[in-house]
Amino acid sequence: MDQARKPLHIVSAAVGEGAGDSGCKYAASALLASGMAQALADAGREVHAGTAVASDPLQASDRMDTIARFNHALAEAVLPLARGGAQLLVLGGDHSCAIGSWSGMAQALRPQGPLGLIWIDAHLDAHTPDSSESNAPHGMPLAALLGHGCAAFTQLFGWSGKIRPEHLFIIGARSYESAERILLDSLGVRVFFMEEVAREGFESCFAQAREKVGAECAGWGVSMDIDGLDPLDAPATGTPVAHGISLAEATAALRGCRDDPRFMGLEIVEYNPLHDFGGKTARAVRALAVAGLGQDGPAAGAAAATPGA
Ligand SMILES: [Mn+2]
Repeated sequence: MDQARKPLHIVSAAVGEGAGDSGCKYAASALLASGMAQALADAGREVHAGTAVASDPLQASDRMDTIARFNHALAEAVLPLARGGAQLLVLGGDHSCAIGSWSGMAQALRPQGPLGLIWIDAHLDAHTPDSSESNAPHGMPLAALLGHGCAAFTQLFGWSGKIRPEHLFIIGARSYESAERILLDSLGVRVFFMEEVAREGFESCFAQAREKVGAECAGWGVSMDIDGLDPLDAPATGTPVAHGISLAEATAALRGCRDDPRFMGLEIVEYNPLHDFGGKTARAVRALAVAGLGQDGPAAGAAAATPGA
């Protein structure tokens, strides 16, 4: 099947309460307003951008409940799209939205087999409510997807362990707390820390991860925290960390994901439009989306490389 003919659904995940700076709640609307859907249509995709889920603190008892309710709604929105065979672009949102995105995809894939996940991030996002000093939910989604933490995050659709440790690959980590590393080490999760990425190249690390998930999983996806990128290329994010992955390397590695029949989608999170003066980071996010989900060839390459395009 020609993967480019699969419908591409953009899912707006408007949540910011999981982060210290909640401006990323407005990321999806800012990205759509600045031409995300058109860029993907220009890159040859049939784009549907009508699915939107927003957090609502007024309906919740506290911050954790806000995030839990939001992620249940997001997972329910993702499930039928993934089940229907569409590819997805989830636009966060703070990274806590990964709980809903990947729980929905794991549930859709469950009859066929396990879900693989490549997680690109400056952080490990593997706190539980017990280990986190900040108590910020955007530091918890990986622990939750692995089945650790509060039941409201781990038990979506009535089961936990949406991602098995051997099917998770973290790339670009360079800022984390020991409790997170201890949890991930105890589970045997493969982490490509930034020293290794700098030494071996991001494309090589990504290719290794992709080969594993491609061989062992019924489907797979990419969760891209833009703080995994170098802040020089993507400055508008809540918790930037110096010396990250270059945008050029990231787009080169993502190119062609779309053509893998097991590729379920791309999630891009932690973009904060309130800090994006001049729109540089919006262009970076668009380049990532077009690289991973747009058509191969000169058109996509040109769109990714042209500033202001
Ligand atoms: Mn993250």
